[in-house]
Amino acid sequence: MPPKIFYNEMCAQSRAVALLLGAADLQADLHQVSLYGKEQDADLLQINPHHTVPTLSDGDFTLWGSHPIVTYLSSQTGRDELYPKEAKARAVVDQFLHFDSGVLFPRVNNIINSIVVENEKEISTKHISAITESYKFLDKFLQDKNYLTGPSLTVADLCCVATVSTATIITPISTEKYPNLSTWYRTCKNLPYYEQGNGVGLNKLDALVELKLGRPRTKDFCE
Ligand SMILES: N[C@@H](CCC(=O)N[C@@H](CS)C(=O)NCC(=O)O)C(=O)O
Repeated sequence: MPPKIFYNEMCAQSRAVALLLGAADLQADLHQVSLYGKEQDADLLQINPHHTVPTLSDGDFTLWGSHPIVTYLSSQTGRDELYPKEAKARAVVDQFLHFDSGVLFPRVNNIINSIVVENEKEISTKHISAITESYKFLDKFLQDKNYLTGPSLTVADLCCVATVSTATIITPISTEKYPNLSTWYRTCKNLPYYEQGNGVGLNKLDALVELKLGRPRTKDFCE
């Protein structure tokens, strides 16, 4: 039986797992959980008191957090190219997973929550600068590389592109300022499983943000 994944397609971290399912050609039973102030899912609460998506449930095994879930699924299915076994290569992938978890995601999630949950109508310059600073970092990381960790795609790219694409709802990526990041983003968007894994949920979040702000966003290319 395929594992059950508690999931919400508007959540970047859930979309990272959906991208991994596409990349590794895996099946899962995706169970939609309401987010953003709606009632909590009793089944999810029972296995994850933190009530976060994504959470994986496979028989009596439970795992929450997108980063452990993508590395677990890659290792379990023997997809070493997505999550290498060799110590240095694996450490570099882990480095970017922690960058996503500790830097990118909190910056993006703060803004999305302020709009969607707290009904803020303006996005502060401070918040936008945090996003563009992240774009700067990523552009440097991607210098002379096709993917974040080298010449081939890993789970680091899948996790980071789910978050970066969410950031573009707030601030698009300027091709002139961040050419390496723009090229990488385009490459990721061309993956055959990208639209189903990330694009559809991203568009729904984009529409929700626009609705919450009560106006079409001026997608400024901020400094
Ligand atoms: N570090 C976690 C973050 C997960 C997370 O914060 N998910 C949010 C949605 S994007 C969530 O489940 N919020 C619902 C809640 O807290 O009840 C991961 O990578 O999975």
